[in-house]
Amino acid sequence: MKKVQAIDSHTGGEPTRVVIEGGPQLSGASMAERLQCMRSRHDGFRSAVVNEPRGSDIMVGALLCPAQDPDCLTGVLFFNNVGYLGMCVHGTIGVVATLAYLGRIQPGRHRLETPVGKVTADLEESGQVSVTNVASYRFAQDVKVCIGEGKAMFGDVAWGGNWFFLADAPDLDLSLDNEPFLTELTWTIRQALHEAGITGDKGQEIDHIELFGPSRRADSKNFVLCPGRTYDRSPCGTGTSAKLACLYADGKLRPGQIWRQESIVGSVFEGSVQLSQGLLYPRIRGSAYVNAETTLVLDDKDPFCVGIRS
Ligand code: PYC
Repeated sequence: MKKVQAIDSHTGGEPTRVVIEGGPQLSGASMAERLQCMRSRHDGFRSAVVNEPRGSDIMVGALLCPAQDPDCLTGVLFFNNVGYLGMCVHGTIGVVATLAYLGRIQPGRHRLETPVGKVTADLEESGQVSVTNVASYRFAQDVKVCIGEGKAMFGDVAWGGNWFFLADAPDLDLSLDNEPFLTELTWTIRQALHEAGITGDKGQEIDHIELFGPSRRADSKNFVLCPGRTYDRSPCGTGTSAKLACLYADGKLRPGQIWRQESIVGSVFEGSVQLSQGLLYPRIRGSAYVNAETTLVLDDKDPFCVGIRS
């Protein structure tokens, strides 16, 4: 019988379960090496924490690890129902809100290590958190993807800490009532990208799909399909980072200019970009709320101890 202490929160509706005690000891110095260790030796732990019956398909997990760089507060690995994320902005906001809730950090600037690089989180007195993400960029513009029966979608491929395909869809109903259709459409796009061999710049799978439409309360509203066929309840911080990189590349966003991105459930992230040494760094502002303190019990005798679908 193993016990794992976790704190749950949500950021704009998207959950994060932060493991604060009882996680595996990972070998490796860098977060990329530790991710490798987690993936190859402790994947059951990932599934046990986030998957049914203990979790749900939409749960994102965060495992805290000692930071390699003494300037960093912590290292963090993010994972979901099917695998691992490079970076997760809503999850980083959740981690910071969780550490503040536990009294382990105070308002101010904090640095975190992820497998894809270091990020900075500024915690305000109000509880709002601004994450300066890893450098982001558009890799390909106006890419055509055939989705069957003479139908095609056009979109950009961009990196925001994960790989995204971003398509404007001004005529689609981006509402929760239309979620089954949007999930089916974006899943079809993802599979079509895979079949067509359209990838990130080093052949990485594009595992997040974003559709954009008009918003009444922000600059844009999105629907974001995550790798495990679930949709992001938040505006998706890495997805908003990818969007900001595309807007900047199109000359539609100046450094420092605020872009407000609304999610499918109506939550909003504020984004902007800053340039440093020729690279573009998105900054995403949002807030998270702690909603549970949990002791997970992992019982070897439980046939679904590591999840129904691991
Ligand atoms: O906020 O970056 C994000 C994110 C990625 C997947 C779910 N949320």
